[in-house]
Amino acid sequence: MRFSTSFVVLTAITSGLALEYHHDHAEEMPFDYVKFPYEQPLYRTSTGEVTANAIFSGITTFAKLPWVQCLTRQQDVPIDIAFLGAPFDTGTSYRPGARFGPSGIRAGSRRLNLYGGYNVPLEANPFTSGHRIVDCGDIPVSPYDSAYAVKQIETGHKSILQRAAFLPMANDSETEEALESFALDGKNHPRIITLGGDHTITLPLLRSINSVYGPISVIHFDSHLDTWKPKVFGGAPSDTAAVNHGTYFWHASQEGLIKNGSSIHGAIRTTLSGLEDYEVDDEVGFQRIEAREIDTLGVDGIIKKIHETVGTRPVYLSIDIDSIDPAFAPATGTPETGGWTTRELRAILRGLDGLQIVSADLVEVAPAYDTNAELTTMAAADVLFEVLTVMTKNPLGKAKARMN
Ligand SMILES: [Mn+2]
Repeated sequence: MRFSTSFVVLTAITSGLALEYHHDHAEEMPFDYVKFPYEQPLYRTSTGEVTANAIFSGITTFAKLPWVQCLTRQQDVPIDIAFLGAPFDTGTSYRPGARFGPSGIRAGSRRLNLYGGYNVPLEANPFTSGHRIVDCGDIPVSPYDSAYAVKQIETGHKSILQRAAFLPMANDSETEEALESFALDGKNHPRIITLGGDHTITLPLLRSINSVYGPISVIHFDSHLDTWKPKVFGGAPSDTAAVNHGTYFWHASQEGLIKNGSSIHGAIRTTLSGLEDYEVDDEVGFQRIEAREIDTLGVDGIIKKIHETVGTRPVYLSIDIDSIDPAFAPATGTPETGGWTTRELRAILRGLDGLQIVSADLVEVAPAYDTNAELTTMAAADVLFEVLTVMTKNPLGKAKARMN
């Protein structure tokens, strides 16, 4: 009896506090913990001594970046690069669990900028590049209605993407003139790195991208094509079932979201319903690099083929963690053996240096199937470190046409 009374009192007090906090302080709450450009005071004591303490303590955001509530109270904080979770897994065909991908990837990213985050092979530090890079938390996603969830993901992504970026357009290194934006409205927009989530999320993400850039070229690393017709993949017993992690690119193509001919898959090694799957894939608009081609083309040959396909066009990057072999990244929805090593995928991603990546996603991390050593979530975080570095090294925009 005493217990339940105390419980009621305690509940009343905490709700009262929450209410008071909300009413009195929500609007004026200072956000000066969000420091730009990014600083790393956590890892050094006042005497300058380096400490690892902060990487295993405290609240976990991607790479311990500042958390900005981009979708709610801090919509007016301008940003350049946002990490954004989409905890959705009701479009998966085999192992569920990618709804825990965003939190798993964040946990795997804790050591990313210990001692500074300098990327040696790319000769750049994304964290001190002057870009405002933040973790926006997760889009609220319904686990009960996947069609509704797909709309939530599109709305959440759009609400950030359609804002103006913090930095103005960068200058052309030759002429010193401001670069011209690829965006339909001519403005500089933030870039978003979405943490999935099963691969279905790429459909609402491409709808959002289309609203700012129009049809886009796509680089897609995956063991699977994901361009299957709904009748082939899932059987399409309903409109909701027809949109899943094997069909989203087919839908994207039907909606005109993908730039045909300048898009490319890498790491493909799935079995097919038959060779006609490749005919459909051609129609959707993709070139293909099979996983096994790493033995003939090598890493450099694969990078070359991607550059030749995409050129100087703006491009969206979608990475399924199952492009990596399950020996290195076992925690995924539909694993396929015979994939690339983590080292090979990271090298190929660094080879995207020079490309105009407008946004990216990393999907299909299902941490429940990981090892105790967190192989998959670490691989996912390290893969995104390469993507982030390439983005910060290559400001978006094209040089204005020169008169002579
Ligand atoms: Mn896949």
